[in-house]
Amino acid sequence: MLRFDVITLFPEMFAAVRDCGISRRALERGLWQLDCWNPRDWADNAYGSVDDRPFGGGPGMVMQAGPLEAAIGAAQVARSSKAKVIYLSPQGKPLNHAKVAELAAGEGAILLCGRYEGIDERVIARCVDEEVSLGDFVLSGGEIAALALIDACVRQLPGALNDVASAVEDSFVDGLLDCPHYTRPEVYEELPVPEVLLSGHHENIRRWRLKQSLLRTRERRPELFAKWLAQRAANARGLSKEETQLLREIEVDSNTGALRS
Ligand code: 9D3
Repeated sequence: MLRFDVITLFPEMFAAVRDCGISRRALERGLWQLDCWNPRDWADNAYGSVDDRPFGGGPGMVMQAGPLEAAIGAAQVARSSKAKVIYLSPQGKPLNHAKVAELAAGEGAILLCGRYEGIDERVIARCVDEEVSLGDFVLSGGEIAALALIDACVRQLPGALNDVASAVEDSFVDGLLDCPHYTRPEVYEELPVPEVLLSGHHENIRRWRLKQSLLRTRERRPELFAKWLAQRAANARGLSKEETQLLREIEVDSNTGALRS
């Protein structure tokens, strides 16, 4: 079963996935397991401090190896087989759907969350199998990154979503951004819902949505679009007739300024 053991100074933060939404329901259904381990419980001093000043000087504090390794050890003992240790860190590889799918299909991992300037490098050398980042921006610690990773994995579990179709149709799974969505009212602040969506013509609707996905991906995420194109070209059948047609339409639209206002 999917299981996450989180090493964190702020176990309260994990109420976010324990007590809310899809991850809560999946937990209630027994589809995954979550345990937190606080390095403070293994502090080697009366104050319960687990950080110290960096050798070599400089600002901030560094998490000490001892309490972190003791917490990781306790988590390993609590699990039936040796788990992978993932350190959430700005130096890690950016998280993506491939990594999420790989984790969700396995037994989970021990997630190591740093605070302050980071953790003693020797813990990384001795215990860490993989470093994962959320992207190039600064968080205050690894917890929010761990929460994102957990949420992303749990929603991939069979039975976690009410609508089975949703997980496979999710953005990035097929390599394109999602299309726009609308609900009632039909006109909101003078903005109408695109006519095709009210037509009941399912084939036209599907085609419109695919075109919107292609348009948005090309516009907002050119690198993702290039990847999608290359992947389609490498595919034995290549681009479908419909995809070719839609890409031609998009090309024409952009040259004639059809979508500019
Ligand atoms: C502002 C301090 N930084 C330069 C001196 C270093 C730094 C240390 C610790 C920057 C961030 C952090 C805490 N971040 C994480 O633990 C973290 C993170 C992130 O900041 N961004 C994206 N992904 C992640 S995963 C873990």
